[in-house]
Amino acid sequence: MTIQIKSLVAREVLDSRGNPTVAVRATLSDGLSAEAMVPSGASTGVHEALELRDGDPLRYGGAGVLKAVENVNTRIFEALQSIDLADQRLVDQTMIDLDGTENKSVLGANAMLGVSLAVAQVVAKAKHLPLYAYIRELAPWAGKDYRLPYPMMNIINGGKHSNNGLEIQEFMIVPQQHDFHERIRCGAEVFHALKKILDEGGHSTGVGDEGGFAPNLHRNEEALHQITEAVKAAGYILGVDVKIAMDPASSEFFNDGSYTFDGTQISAKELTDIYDHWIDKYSIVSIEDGLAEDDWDNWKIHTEQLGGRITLVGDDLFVTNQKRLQEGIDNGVGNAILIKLNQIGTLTETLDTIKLARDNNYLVVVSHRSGETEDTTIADLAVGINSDYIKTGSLSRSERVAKYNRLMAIEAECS
Ligand code: 2PG
Ligand code: MG
Repeated sequence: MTIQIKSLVAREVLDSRGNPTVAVRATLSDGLSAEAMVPSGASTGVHEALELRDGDPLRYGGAGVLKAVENVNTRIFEALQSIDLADQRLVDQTMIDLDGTENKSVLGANAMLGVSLAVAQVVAKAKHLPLYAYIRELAPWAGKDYRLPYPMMNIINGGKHSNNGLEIQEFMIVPQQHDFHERIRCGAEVFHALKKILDEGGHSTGVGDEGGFAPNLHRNEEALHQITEAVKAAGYILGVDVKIAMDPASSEFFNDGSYTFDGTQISAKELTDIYDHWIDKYSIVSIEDGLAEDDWDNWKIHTEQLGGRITLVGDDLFVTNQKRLQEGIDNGVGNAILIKLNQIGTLTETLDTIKLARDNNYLVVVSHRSGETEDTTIADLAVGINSDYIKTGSLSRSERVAKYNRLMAIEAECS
């Protein structure tokens, strides 16, 4: 049975920061339809696929996405008309060929991803499958059983996601309970304990872009200290019930060969030594982008020093891109990859990158962007490919919590 498109309609909608982004609705001839929305980053890696923005200063300060919308409604729709949508690889390859560039700068990765995901969703409906089960059909190498990921919950925001001056972008807790809904409960209880502690310490309890608190702390380590206290206050044991992960997103504080950390310039080696010292002190299980996106030689040393003890995740480093991941594998750099659909621009390429990671024993962390929407596709992606972790923000703000709620629904369905 072939599945044909009847209409493909893109619109400009808003993301969680109030910036425009692309929504795409795919409709089949029998009337079934599905809509996907595309997220958007702030600490974007320089090697990411291009997010097409209009640059018209009279609309949304230049951030409009009408060109991407137009590309979906005309060129992409025309190209997909004679194609069997059940062949997701063909759908995505058709767009890749139509675009013809390495970084998707003609059609825009935002246009292409909206279509790729809307098509996957509507085909899942046509096959009467939940999205995660359809993704598993596309990724049979993930095995037979469904496994819920460990959440990395970003409860203190710094870096580009707040204006508090902390260089490290994300301080995350990783609850260790067996059941997914218990991991959520633990995370929420620690989040509320942290709010109380910050409040009592005279700090702001306003939240940053990903729903974590954004207090004005003097040093990065203070955030780890506050989280340690919150874990205790919530009745949990750090290192047993809860572990800690960080995303320094260090490309943002790397300049001319050195890193500006706690206000001073330090080398990659000095920064790695700081992380090293924190691993046991704060039960850190994972560090993402501990070094900058093109600091390959130092990344190798960083991996040799820390990689045997913790997960070292490449985000800006690998940008969900097979070629960059392969370079990491060949050079012994990192041992895990962050997966963001919009860094590469299609579902098929994302799955190919995940498979490459799996084949080389790299762990997989499916991730949101700092600019999100109510779209919960990444929850289904995480279960569809049995990812080790999901990173989807704090325990507040509906665009973050929507993913946790979807994962709890999937957990209930699968058990
Ligand atoms: C990151 C992400 C998501 P952004 O660096 O991992 O947390 O941030 O979407 O701003 O790149
Ligand atoms: Mg990151």
